[in-house]
Amino acid sequence: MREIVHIQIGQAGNNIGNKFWEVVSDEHGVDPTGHWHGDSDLQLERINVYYNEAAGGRFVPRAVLVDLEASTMDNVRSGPFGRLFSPDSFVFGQGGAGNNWAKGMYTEGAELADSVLDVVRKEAEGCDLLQGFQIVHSIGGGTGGGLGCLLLDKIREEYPDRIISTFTIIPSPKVSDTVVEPYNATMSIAHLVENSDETYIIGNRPYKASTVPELVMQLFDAKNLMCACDPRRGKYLTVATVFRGRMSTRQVEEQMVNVQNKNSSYFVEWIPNNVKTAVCDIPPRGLKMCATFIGNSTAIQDLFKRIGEAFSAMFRRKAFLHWYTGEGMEETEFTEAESNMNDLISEYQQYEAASNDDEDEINDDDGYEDDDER
Ligand SMILES: Nc1nc2c(ncn2[C@@H]2O[C@H](COP(=O)(O)OP(=O)(O)OP(=O)(O)O)[C@@H](O)[C@H]2O)c(=O)[nH]1
Ligand SMILES: [Mg+2]
Repeated sequence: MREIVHIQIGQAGNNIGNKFWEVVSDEHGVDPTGHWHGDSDLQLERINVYYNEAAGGRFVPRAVLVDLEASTMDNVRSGPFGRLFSPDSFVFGQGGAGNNWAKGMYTEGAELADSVLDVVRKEAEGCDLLQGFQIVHSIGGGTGGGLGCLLLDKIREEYPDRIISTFTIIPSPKVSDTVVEPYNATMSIAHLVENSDETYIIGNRPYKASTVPELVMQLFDAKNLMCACDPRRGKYLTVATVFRGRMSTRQVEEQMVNVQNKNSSYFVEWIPNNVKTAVCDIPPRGLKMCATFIGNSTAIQDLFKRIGEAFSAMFRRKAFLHWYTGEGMEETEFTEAESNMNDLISEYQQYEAASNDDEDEINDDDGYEDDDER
């Protein structure tokens, strides 16, 4: 089996992680006590990717739940699926990082990190063929951001050849909890760029529709994306879509080709076949069909620019810096994080521009402007 070890950390990480386990358990027919009451053997076929099988046939999430404060853990335990987790899966402190990334990375978090890694290691050792790790966290706070990145770094060091994905909540321009979120996020992004294989900033989102063309339309609609950036301001490097429900695979493929042909200027030319489509014939509960869209768009640089500018505006004045240096952080780490963010932005700019430079090399002989026969 290709097992995944799941780690949820901080308040946002635990809230979103819990929702994940509710949905995944429901899909696999696992009830809140870990017993299987499914209706299809298919549900058991790959259940080991996310669950360990314990004595008595109970399925237990291969999860590690982490926070520097205890209250989130209490919320999980008292929630509907609280009893699903093994008591050993909870690792928490009694203080908190109080929105301070340095506390998560260097002081409070660093003290808890070894206990977290013990549980992670135990889970990894119990796997038959470990696929990798997934980390769910926000990067606006101190715990998900600071300790989340510390764990990312340490897991990368210990498992250099396993895949690490992160599901990363980025501070939103509209709802910002605290002024220092741009500091915490910028510092975190430097570590994500270095050590994560796949970072999903755009969350998945189910779409309701009754026909395949409707679904495809909704997928590419900017207002349905889960992060504040407009894909029309950039180009897609790669896209993956997953359709679920009973539908014609041929129709899905035709519709996807159709959208790409009509919008070819929004896809970089230099990565051919950069849209992957998968169809799974079982829809999520309660829906007839749905689709999930994951895109790597150069438009994401707008989001990085926004956070980077907020960072620089504060850092120029050395605002709130003493909160961080007080935990032992050096000012040079701020300078480096700032320059890493600028590099990330330029990298996306280069990818976007590369297609323009290469334009004369493209032989445009496939009637791209023609309307599909459909
Ligand atoms: N989507 C979502 N975002 C959340 C949730 N809870 C907090 N956030 C966001 O996450 C950021 C703050 O991070 P938290 O997760 O609260 O912080 P933490 O990781 O617990 O770290 P500290 O509390 O600072 O130790 C802010 O941008 C919040 O808006 C949640 O349940 N869902
Ligand atoms: Mg918190």
